[in-house]
Amino acid sequence: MRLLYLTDTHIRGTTPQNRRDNFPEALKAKLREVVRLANELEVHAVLHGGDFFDLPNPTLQVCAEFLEILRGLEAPLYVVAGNHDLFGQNPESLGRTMLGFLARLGWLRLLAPGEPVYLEAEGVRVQLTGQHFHYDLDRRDPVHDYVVRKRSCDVAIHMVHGMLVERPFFPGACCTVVERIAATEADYTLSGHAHLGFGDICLNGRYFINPGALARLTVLPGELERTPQVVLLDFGGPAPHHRRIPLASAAPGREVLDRSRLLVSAFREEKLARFVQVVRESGGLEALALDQIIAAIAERHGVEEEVRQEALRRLALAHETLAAGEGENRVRETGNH
Ligand SMILES: [Mn+2]
Repeated sequence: MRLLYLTDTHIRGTTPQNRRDNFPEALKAKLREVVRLANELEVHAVLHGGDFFDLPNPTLQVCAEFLEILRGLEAPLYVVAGNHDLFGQNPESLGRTMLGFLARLGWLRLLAPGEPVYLEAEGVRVQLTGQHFHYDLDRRDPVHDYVVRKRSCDVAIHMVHGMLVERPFFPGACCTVVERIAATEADYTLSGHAHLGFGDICLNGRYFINPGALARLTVLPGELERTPQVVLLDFGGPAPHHRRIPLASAAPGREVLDRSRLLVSAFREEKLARFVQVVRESGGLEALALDQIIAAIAERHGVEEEVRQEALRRLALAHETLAAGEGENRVRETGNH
């Protein structure tokens, strides 16, 4: 029983300003390699940690080009939705997004909170659960989103598109520190969202893994050195084990990222740079401007939960309406993760 994990592919048809190469072509090469690896390793499922697409409504052209590659996968694809897959970062919009559409067609399988999927092969039973991105993730008690129970299985895996970190970027940062979810019974907690990833963390024999994004969109110092990679989980031996596989098709960060964009921020105070990094990684400037304003107003004026939810719902609808009007050839630089 083997599984392959990857995250944050940010499929899009345009090249971000920070890239010096042709981003869609580079991403296609990486996805071809992922498909080849998955098939050669004969994995039983491929797991995707979210931000499958860079926008909730990619064009049909972009979709077709990338899905043509991914349909080469011989194993089923399980996905949790990332903030970029959703309108207004609202999971209630999932049914109207391209990711939701593909799930309806049975093209991929979306993992829903509280609905475990069981995979069985070679005498090993795996419990698979997932938590898509939502606005309160990493803000409310992380137990709701990260802690799962292991039931009648050999190995439990939980995927979350959340800002799981080893230690906070700074006090009060919107993130979830691994230690706070040590009560989980998942043998493997797989996260994405934080594009730089982190080294494997093992607590009480349980692993917390974020291999980093497959796509490199921003020029953070760590991004210049990082090699996009996938994780192979292998439950065939006497004990579960895993290894990271760096993608051979990924060019060095220094070749594909525009370093002049790093220099701009290098002159600023470290604190500001870190703040910008956190803002970007926690959902982007759009979120800061809109979602967080709603949250701030709701908190300050004691607005009822129902009203806050309605405001967030309308925000998602507005985002969807705006996105629909952007047309086929938009070039959008969201700058977030
Ligand atoms: Mn992302």
